[in-house]
Amino acid sequence: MTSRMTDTRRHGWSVTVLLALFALACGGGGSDPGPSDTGTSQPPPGDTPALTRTVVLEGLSSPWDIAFSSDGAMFFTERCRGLSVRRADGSVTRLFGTSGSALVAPDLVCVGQSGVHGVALDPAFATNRTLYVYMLSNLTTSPRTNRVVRLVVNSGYTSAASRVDIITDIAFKDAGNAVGSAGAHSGGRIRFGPDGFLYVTTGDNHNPTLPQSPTRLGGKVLRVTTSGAAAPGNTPPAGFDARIFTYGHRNVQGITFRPGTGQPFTSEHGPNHSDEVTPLVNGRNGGWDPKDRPALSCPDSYCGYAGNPSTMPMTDVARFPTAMLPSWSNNGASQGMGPAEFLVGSQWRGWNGRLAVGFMGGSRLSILELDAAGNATSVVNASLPSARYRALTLGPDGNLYVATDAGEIWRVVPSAGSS
Ligand SMILES: [Ca+2]
Repeated sequence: MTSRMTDTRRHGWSVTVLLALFALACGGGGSDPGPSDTGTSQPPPGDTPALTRTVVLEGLSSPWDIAFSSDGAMFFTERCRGLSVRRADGSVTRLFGTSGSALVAPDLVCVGQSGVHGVALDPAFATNRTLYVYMLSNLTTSPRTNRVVRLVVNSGYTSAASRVDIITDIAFKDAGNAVGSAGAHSGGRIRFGPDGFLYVTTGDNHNPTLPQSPTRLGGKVLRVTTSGAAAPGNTPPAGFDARIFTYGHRNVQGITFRPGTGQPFTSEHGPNHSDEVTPLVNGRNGGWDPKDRPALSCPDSYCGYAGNPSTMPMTDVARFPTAMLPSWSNNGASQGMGPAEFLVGSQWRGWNGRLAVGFMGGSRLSILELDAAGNATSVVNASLPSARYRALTLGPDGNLYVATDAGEIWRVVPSAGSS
């Protein structure tokens, strides 16, 4: 392993930290034991990219998601503030959210884990300047709801306007209960798929019946048009809300689309066990059902923390024999799996096509190699600092951008490692 570190200043406010480190190949064992985490293969020497990390922004307030336009403008959300943009010249404008934003959202509320979450740009953003934000609102509804709002940004990236709330009825945990505080498990990642439709991840709100509810939008992955209508081709079971793409989820924190196939893969928090990566199949059940488990003690009827991988599985194939199986799970202990992003491009060398997954409690970025079916065959941990990895987005420059709960956004640049 070789390493060097250099500090410089950019734009007068950002600190550049250069870490030219070989990624450590930590193997599939280590801290994540489990039957689907058993690979130990390692790219050949020189095929693993060296990673250079630059702090692009710092001092942010709980940054939650990142999205880029093709000209290099970087949009980012802060959970209790709203949406901002960093233009290619490094200047930053607060576009939408609390007081001080170009467009104020007086209904924006920030409760526990909830507030402003995902951001996604319209596939035609270059011409229609439209983007989408997932946020908690107290507007006109009781109880409050998570919703997806559509905005139009001006050509200079200085203002936002034309707000339309395209989904208004995503379940929110409005009050605390015996298993946790208000605002828990809101999901909130939003991404356009290669099919041009918007995928929206939601959470179970510590509500025992939400994940398997056919009509309520908690514990789901939704697939909708840019107007929020059910996307054509969704195939949930009869009687389900037509916006539902998959159901039976706990708290989906990441969604990304596999290069080549376009299949969506999710990353999902486990309870005290079993974070999961799952290749999604249209209309199918993720197998999370934290209700009606008489053998367990379930405070406020929520069994989600009561059991173990056998008695309260993240994917209950006994109840749901056709449930989607995870392609990777750290069965031994949940480590707060957060975002997921496929790495794409030859600049990623041996990691091209692999799945990057961030952990919050686990404080690391893991790189999963997948076989043709999507099952993980090896896992290595990137040589990057310990942090709560909240967001991962591949930029138009081919580099990986990371938001951490400590308030930073990093640029991670791959390059050839020394041999
Ligand atoms: Ca599952």
